[in-house]
Amino acid sequence: MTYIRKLADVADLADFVHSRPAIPERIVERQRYRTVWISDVHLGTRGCNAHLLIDFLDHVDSDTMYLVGDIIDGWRLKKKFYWPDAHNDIVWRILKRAKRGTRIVYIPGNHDEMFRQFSGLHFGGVTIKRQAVHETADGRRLLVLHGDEFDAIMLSHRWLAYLGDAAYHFAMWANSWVNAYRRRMGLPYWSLSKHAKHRVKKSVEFISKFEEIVAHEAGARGVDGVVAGHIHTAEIREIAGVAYYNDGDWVEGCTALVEHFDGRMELLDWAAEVAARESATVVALAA
Ligand SMILES: [Mn+2]
Repeated sequence: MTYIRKLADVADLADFVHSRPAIPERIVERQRYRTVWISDVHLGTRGCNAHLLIDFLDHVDSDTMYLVGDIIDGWRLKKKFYWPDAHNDIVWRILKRAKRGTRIVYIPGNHDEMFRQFSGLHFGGVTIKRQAVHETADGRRLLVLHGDEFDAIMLSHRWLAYLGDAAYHFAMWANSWVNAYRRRMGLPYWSLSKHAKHRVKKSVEFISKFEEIVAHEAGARGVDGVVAGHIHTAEIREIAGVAYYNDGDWVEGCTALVEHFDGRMELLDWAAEVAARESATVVALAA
């Protein structure tokens, strides 16, 4: 796969940061954090909100940045090559900040597992690791991993979610027949909301099960907390005495997890940040 060669070749990477991005960097004062975590960017797919991520990278900086997996979607790229300039610009910006002094730790996920073979190596200022332990400013130890390590345990629950989905589609199909019959019999319409709710409940169960399993594993490993990605659901919550953090994704949510210089953790919703900035601009122009 040529794109991997292109990205992984050290000499090419050194040249790459000297080239210019298609979308020029915005010269604005960047909000600085001690640490930034992003994951599930899915570069190489149409689902990736590349322009929002470019905006994020141009407005935020940090001492350390963790890329918590599924940054590049190798599965999808293998099927269909899709690599617009904006996706190249994200790789350029990440490598550029490594060159400017940000410590970058890349923890490949299941969609970019081809980079796992490079664990322990450094490419263009980026350290590739299977997992990491991050120490916060207030002295807490956080395990950082993508989260697909728990897919095998989650499998039974995934089947539950799938069955919930199948049951929903069956209910939709059955509903039209049932209601045709009920109309003929002069009976009122039979609501499907119960079944729809059931389906939502299953996905909520799936997410909370993942969070519990990940937190439990972190607790067993003696750390204070865990940062994961993988399920595209940003979260900060405490589970059985373990701090559970999920940095979300850049396909559905467009979120990042950040650590302030005092160790305080926060989720940034970048679509909301951009909307707030734009409405502030409109107000300023109107004034
Ligand atoms: Mn994943």
